[in-house]
Amino acid sequence: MKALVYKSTGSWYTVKDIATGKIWTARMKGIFKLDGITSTNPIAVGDEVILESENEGESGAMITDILPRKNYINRQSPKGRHQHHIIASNLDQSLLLATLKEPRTSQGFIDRFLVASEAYHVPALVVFNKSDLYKAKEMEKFEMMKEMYEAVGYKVFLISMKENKGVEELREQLLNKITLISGHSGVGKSSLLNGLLPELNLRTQDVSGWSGKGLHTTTFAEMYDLASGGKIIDTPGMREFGLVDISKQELSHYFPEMRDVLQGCQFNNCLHINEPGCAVKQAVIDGKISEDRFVSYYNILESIETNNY
Ligand SMILES: Nc1nc2c(ncn2[C@@H]2O[C@H](COP(=O)(O)OP(=O)(O)O)[C@@H](O)[C@H]2O)c(=O)[nH]1
Ligand SMILES: [Mg+2]
Ligand SMILES: [Zn+2]
Repeated sequence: MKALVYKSTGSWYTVKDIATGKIWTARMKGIFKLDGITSTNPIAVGDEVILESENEGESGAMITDILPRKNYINRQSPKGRHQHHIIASNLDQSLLLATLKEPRTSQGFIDRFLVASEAYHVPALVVFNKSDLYKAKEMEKFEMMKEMYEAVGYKVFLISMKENKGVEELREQLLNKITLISGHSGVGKSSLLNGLLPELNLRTQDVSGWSGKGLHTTTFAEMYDLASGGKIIDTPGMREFGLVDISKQELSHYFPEMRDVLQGCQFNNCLHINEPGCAVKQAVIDGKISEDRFVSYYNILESIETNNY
């Protein structure tokens, strides 16, 4: 039978029979090598797998095969540069939850997320939470960011989980899609998940005091069904998905506004820093590419250099 992986602990998988909706606890049979990559966890949340049950009526089963993935996101394994840890697969979109106050998400952080989403071929959206705390200054900042990101093709939302504002509009965007949710600590990820999945009842965190240790121990990605149709993938242990294996040369291709003009650069290996005849730099000068986005590009480029990818 064909089944969908909802949770992976590395040795056990929670999977759902696509036809009947029955939940199984499954183990993997043998070793899979996929797409020529060595992965420390060959099966990920979001995978479609072939399941064989040993005995009718029992809930334990074997995963005997995995179907081709539409896409996947991974991070480098602590075991080494050439080992990857696949976090989730078959995503329709990725959602970054951000805030402009308590705490403030930096633009650099948002842009790294967007670059990673581009590299993984996953459409991204940015959701700003805690709008109830925004004064004129933050609203102005939000409007600027919304304009900047929408101009390059990303959807931007403004919500308040506290006041339940903007959430309906966001729900529509999640309808019948598989959405990976990420965001750094304190932005209201648990609050959002609780709002979208009332039966879940995740513990939310006091911004001021509590250290966050012990209560919410899960660090594995997990997928949940939305009552209205669609699925959410939560990645509790992950602050940011890494920019695994992006070369300096590729980076500008993951900025849609640069991708659109870089054909015009005089040199085809142009990194858009000091090269003559650079169409990207010219577009920044002409105001067609945002300076702030260019700064993010430059910072990410530098981080690739120091990490020596
Ligand atoms: N003012 C305000 N506080 C919020 C909002 N959403 C969440 N919070 C608070 O922000 C803190 C962190 O929320 P939590 O959901 O635990 O964030 P997480 O660390 O991203 O999971 C908690 O005290 C929440 O009550 C919001 O829309 N407005
Ligand atoms: Mg949380
Ligand atoms: Zn250039």
